[in-house]
Amino acid sequence: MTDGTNAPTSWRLRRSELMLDRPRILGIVNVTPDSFSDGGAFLAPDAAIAHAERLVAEGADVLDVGGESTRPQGAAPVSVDEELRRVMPVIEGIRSRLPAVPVSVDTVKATVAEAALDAGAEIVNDVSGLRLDPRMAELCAARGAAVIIMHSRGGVSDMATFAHAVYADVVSDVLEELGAQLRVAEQAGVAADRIAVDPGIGFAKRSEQSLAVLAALPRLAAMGHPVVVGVSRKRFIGEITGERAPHERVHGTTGANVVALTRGARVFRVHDVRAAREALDVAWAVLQAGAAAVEVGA
Ligand code: HH2
Repeated sequence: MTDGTNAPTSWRLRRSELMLDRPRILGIVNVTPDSFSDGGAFLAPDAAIAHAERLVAEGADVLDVGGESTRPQGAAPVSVDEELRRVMPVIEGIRSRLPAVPVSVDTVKATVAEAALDAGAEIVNDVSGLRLDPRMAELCAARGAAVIIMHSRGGVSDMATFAHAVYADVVSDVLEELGAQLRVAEQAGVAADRIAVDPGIGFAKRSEQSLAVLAALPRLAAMGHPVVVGVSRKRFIGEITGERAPHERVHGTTGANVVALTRGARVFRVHDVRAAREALDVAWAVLQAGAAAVEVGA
């Protein structure tokens, strides 16, 4: 569904619909020993499930469970078996403890996505944008999964480095490459209203390139799909604020999220849910009041 401006008013998930009449928050549940900001903190399933419950209590709308890091220092790829061993007990635990909360699985592997969908996940968050596993697009289509197509280049071990960060024009190139992956999804039969797009902040992008794509989000939003952004605690924020410790980057994250909201993003992937919930709800209320004032004045 879209409103008059081509902006989707909802995102169709596998079983439910996420209304986009307010900012939506994807709470991050990293079940990894090596994630750049919270690696190892929630490796035990019970700790990860308790963390997920906390994120929902703080206002997360969706839980994004991932078992393979793409850390900027270069990540060690994880086997299918190991990734399944990490994420499945957590997805199953969340489904039984928080049955009303949609779950997204952050994976580039169709086998992992399939097991997660079997266990009740509704969204496949593929940071390779359906590039790395030739089975992924078909699987998502066959299962009616919602999909986040994120922009990146390279493989798991180098996609969050600068190895592929050479662009003729970063914004145009990102839009073109995302457009190509949207066609892959649609040709495989993924329904257009199940697809969200994400510019892949920090993925094959230096800080100035991440800033350029954030500034140009209206062009991404004009593709007509919900826009997801993942700025949380990322390196470009540390470079601007001087905060070296990722968990100290919450205020910088808030600044980036609020601007992304004003430029068309509607779904925000964050570690610090409470800060994002409060900041985005207040920013949204002001934007809505502004829209009403324009209507009154018209
Ligand atoms: N960023 C990361 C992982 N998954 N998914 C989407 N859709 N968008 C993003 O920007 C994104 C993502 C990287 O962050 P994180 O999970 O915190 O770290 P790590 O890759 O080290 O696990």
